[in-house]
Amino acid sequence: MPVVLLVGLCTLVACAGGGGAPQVSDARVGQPTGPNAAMYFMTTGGGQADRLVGAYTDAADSVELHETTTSDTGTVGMQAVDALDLPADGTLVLEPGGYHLMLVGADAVEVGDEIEVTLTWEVAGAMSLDVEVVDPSDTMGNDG
Ligand SMILES: [Cu+2]
Repeated sequence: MPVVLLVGLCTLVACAGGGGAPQVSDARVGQPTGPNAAMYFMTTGGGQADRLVGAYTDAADSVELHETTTSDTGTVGMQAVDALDLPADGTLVLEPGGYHLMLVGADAVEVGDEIEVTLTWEVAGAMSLDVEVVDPSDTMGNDG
């Protein structure tokens, strides 16, 4: 999708209010340590509110939207959520310890692979991304 290719070419200021689809950046998948892999990315709204309602990839059996949770006793777990809100001209960040996409049954995915993941937005529709698979310890990082 052209929108994805343009992410690296324009600043947030230049793109703000440009209308249309959300801008996705810094997408990465951590190599699974079990059957599932977590995917993270940052999204900037394209002038209208949207909601991420689903995703899929051929590299996994299914993809779920998850939120990492910590119980009163400190136990870390996660739960599925129906959708993730992206405010107009705001940001939605999926990062370790927070929201993520759970690639269920992705155990064949390895570091160095590039997999195609399609995000489904309520307003903007389907958006395909080529996402690099990295070591899980590298998923914390960012461009800065
Ligand atoms: Cu999860």
